[in-house]
Amino acid sequence: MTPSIASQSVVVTHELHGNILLVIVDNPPVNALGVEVRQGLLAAVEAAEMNDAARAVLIIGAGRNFIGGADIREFGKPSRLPTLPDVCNGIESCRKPVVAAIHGAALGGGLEVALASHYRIAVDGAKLGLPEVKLGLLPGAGGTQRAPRLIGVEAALSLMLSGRHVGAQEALSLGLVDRVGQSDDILAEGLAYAQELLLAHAPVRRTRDALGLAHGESSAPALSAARADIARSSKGLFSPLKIVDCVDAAVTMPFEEGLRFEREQFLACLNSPQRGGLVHAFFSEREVQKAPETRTAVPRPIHAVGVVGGGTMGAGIAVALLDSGLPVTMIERDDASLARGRAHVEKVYDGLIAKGRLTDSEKGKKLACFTGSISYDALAGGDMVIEAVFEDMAVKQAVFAELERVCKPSAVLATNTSYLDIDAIAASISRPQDVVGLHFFSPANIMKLLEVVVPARVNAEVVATAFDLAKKLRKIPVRAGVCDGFIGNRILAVYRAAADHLMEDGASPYQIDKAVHDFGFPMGPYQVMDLAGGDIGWATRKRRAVTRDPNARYVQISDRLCERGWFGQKTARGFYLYQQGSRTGTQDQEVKAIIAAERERASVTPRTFSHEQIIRRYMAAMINEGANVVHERIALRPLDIDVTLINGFGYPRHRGGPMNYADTVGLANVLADIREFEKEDPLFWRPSPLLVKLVESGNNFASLNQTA
Ligand code: T1G
Repeated sequence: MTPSIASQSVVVTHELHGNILLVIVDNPPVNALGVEVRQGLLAAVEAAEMNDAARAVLIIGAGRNFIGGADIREFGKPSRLPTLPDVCNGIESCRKPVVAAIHGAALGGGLEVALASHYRIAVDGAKLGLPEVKLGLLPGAGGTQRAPRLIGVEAALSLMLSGRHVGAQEALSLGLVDRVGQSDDILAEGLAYAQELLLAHAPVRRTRDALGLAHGESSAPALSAARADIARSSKGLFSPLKIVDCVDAAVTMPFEEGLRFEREQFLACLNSPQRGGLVHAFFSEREVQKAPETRTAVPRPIHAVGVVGGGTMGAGIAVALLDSGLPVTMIERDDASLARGRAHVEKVYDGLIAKGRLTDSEKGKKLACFTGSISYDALAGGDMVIEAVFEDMAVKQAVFAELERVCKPSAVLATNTSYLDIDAIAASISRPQDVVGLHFFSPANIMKLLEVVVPARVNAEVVATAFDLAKKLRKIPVRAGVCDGFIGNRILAVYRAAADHLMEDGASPYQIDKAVHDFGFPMGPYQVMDLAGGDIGWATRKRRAVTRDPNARYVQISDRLCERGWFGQKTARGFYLYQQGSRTGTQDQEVKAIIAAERERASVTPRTFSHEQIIRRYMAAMINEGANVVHERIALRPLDIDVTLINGFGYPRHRGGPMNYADTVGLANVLADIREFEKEDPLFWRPSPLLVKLVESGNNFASLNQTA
């Protein structure tokens, strides 16, 4: 008989339903395959083998998911038996048919459990995938050996190298599942399918015996194409090539040998620093969603949003809102500007249509939720209004005066300013408690980062509403205090200045860009400047000139270029020359001459810098200012800095962000560098008090990353 409930684990239960042993994985929040789940699954298979009344096994997940994967929190800790490969082999070896019934997520190890089962059914809404590559890993429980046998080499490589999720229908067409259920009742669908298999005397069907590899396809072209693509675009990631090697092994080795090979490669990935950085990024992006206000206050309902300003940012914000299903009212000052604003919105959708990623009817449905007006009265019903007008305090305060006049008392009034003092904007109206900063990053409909800037007098529920909006927009919110540049732009200004110092001291902008690109950024600082437009930074430098410390070093090279109108790609030259609208620049001898002249003017004797020296200065500046931002409580924790730099400034994700990277380098080493640089420029390289304190106490940034 089935062992008593007492012998069952609380996270995996099993009981007979007729002649089917129903196994339920119930390990909130996502049924991750922690050691108790692994033990419970093996115990359930054993129970099925021992119980003659059980003629088949059905595995389902409780809650919203099948199984969300291995327990990522276990990585880096001593592994406990049984391993997940053992569990999968145990399921596959069961002498009775095992059916996996999938709803919600079947990801990573979760899908590997399903692949080791003999039959698979999914219902609409299911998300199947092998996203281990996004954690610096590879499917380490037989996925690299079973998936190619089931769906073929090419489809398996695509699934594992992209880490993407596939829905039930696509899974069916790929061959990942055998059936798509008609209802969303996963238990009923699973039981019915298992019963159908029994009536049909369906045999135990081990995936390791599947003939996907023999689809008549030669796997060599797919494998070499994958390797070539990785060499082109993997940005130095470690695990993608290991995935290809494992699939190669699936083709060339017997199954058991392939499993052993996969295990070796998995452990190599597990021990790679990239896994540490990517897992840190994964958990940090969930941690930042839990700002203190989201626990103490209830967000106000958001059913309709106004956007003031139809420029690049306003239109991008409007698209982000429309894409989340929220109706948008755009306000502009006159009909011509409003028409331009609408055209900016339509242009985004027309671009997606041109790429085949949106249909005309889908565009029509989105635009049906878009209205425009030149009268603020149209905002009377809005639950939130976001202004994205010209970055001038007087202009913004005039907008807020109108919002105060027309908006309903519960409306949240948000500013998208990227550097103006939000406390001053809030103080300009009679209800500052309803004013919050929502700093989007351009293009606002694509960039995931959203800095939620919290003024001194704002209500907690307004902050909670801002975080709720971020969730609706599928953005990653980071709570920021009020200062010039908040979190990201403030730190950017410092590491950009460090690059300028390096350039004036002897490194060429091209060498700096290469060093930063090789470190893992998509582009170096001068390529970014040319892309964004040098005039934007020039305006910021001129704005800050009045408050700049006269004793602070100021490199004028960028100003010399801007004075010539060399603003970058939009003027076909900046730090680089851009031929015929090319987006790839070439080095400019005239820029080098300007730099040499500036070095002479500044009485600087140029010296050489290695890539390693460039990166140590660039990173030390970024880390030190990040420490100041945490020290001044502009950011809640170091992980908030990491999430900001990864999702808004191109910081290489596999390094986990600058603060995580600093921990891997060792804070004492970072501080030693800063102390060395301080001898050259004590004002710029003043060590952050937080960094000094952590080094003195033998702690690291991670020690400050507890839930805020
Ligand atoms: N392990 C541990 N915790 C996890 C987890 C996991 N696999 N997945 C999610 N969580 C936590 C998460 O941190 C959050 O915690 C809560 O669950 C809700 O997550 C051997 C080695 C499943 C689609 O990569 O994609 O299997 O903040 O907010 O939006 O080959 O979570 O509440 O404390 O994301 O409903 C492979 C990762 C692992 C899937 C659900 N699996 N997870 O999304 O919830 S490696 C993955 C997700 C592996 C094997 C290899 C999503 C989700 P807290 P959430 P959601």
